Amino acid sequence: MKIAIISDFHIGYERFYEDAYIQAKNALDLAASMADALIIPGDVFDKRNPKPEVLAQAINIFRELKQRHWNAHVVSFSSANNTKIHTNIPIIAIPGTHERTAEGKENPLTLLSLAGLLVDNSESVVTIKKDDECVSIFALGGLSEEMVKPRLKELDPKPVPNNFNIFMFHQSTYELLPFSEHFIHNDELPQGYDLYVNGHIHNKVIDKIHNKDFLIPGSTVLTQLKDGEQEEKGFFIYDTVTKTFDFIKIKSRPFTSIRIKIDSVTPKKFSETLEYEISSVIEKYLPEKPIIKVNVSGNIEKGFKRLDMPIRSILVRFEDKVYLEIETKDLVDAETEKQIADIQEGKMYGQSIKEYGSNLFRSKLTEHGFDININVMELFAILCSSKKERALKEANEFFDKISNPISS
Ligand SMILES: [Mn+2]
Repeated sequence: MKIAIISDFHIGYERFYEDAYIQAKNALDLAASMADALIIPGDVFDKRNPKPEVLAQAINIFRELKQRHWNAHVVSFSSANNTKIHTNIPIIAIPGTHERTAEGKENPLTLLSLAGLLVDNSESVVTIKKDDECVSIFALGGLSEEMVKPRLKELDPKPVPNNFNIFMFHQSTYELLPFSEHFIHNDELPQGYDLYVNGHIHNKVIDKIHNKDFLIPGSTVLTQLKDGEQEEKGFFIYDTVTKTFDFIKIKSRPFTSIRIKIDSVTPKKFSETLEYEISSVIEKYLPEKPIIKVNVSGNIEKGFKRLDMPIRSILVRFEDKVYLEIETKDLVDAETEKQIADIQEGKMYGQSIKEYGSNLFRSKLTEHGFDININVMELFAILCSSKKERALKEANEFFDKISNPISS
């Protein structure tokens, strides 16, 4: 049997809303045309409570997949928590961490299963049959990391004799992300399966667990903008007879992460260097609109601060040509660091923290061309209002009163 392993569509992801939908749809259509069954290890949706229009996108995609002709069918289903399935179409999925709800509460992936558009494989064994061959999948839906080991111990899953067995989950593993002892180690996963499949990680991973293939296809849409996401997106087609697999690339928006080191940075130098580098990347991808992440390092020229760098104007200048993210945390800002150190050491040149703060606020206002005779503390109090709209409205009234004192 040919099994497509395809994951992390994040349908409804707000930043790249259209990409999430179109790339999921195209990838699933292509996978369905190449495989006998689809298995989806989580994060079909970006949120546990997607808006109706996002649910509609997913329903449209899966309804069309259901209408295709499938040679393989689900022939048995047994669940630890007595859930039922409402289709025998071989589209097998689990909710990921993004869809996770409190135990016993419905999540959006369960809704697709209730509607008979796919099979929710959480904590259950699904068997798919094509001709004489049977493939069984045990799956664990996305859980908080510390729950994985106790839950597996409780469920104690076992492969089905004589079938090709797949273990599917949606978690961090310690070998891939060695940050927390809560993350499950590869060798703590149940033994005896022929193939291990995971979601959650957004770049492609090919590895071994208990000496068997361990595959993570990565996401079909960019979300984290990590360096590892620069490689092409896609899915796996695994052949259960030859026990070999291919990675099938899909069309996805190009993403490049660039690092720029600049010494003695001034706002002008910052702007010129970034505009040159960004333009040359854009050129490479024309007519597409790529995603570029720029990481700027180096040190800032004396007399300037990180906040002086014209990031906003660069973003505005390129907004039609590129999705841009500019990171300046590696830019050494001696001036601001000195100010922070002074405050931490209580060196505020004889001023109280209130005076120091109001002088800083006044100098910023002056820099932006505001009248220096305004009551800075009154304006500060207005801006501290918890509601942004209300704060802006009252700040506008404050300025109207100053420019037009008679009418008040
Ligand atoms: Mn994900």
